[in-house]
Amino acid sequence: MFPLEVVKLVAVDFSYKPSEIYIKKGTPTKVTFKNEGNVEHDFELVSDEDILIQTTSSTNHQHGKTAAKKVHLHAKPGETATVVLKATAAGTYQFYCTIPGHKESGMVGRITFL
Ligand SMILES: [Cu+2]
Repeated sequence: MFPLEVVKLVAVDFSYKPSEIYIKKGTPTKVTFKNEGNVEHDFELVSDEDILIQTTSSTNHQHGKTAAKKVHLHAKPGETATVVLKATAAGTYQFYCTIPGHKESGMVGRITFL
């Protein structure tokens, strides 16, 4: 096994830390999404290019690889969700929390595959 690149993302009420993420394209990268807030939060990224999703969170028993244009992680307060993804191309995309009102409250960030 190759050591994985790891990116840690934390959600609080109501923002992401950090709000700017950089991931090398073509490199499998594990994203851990920890909710340190008091309410549920999620992470949604919609890309123009396929992102290979290699594993999903422990709360979700899908395994294998899926080519998708969307990555979604969800965590209850105190929980951590993880995903291993690999971007096929460079690009900068917005990510946000889909829970009503959260995006408007500041739960927005930017991810760059480079
Ligand atoms: Cu949220």
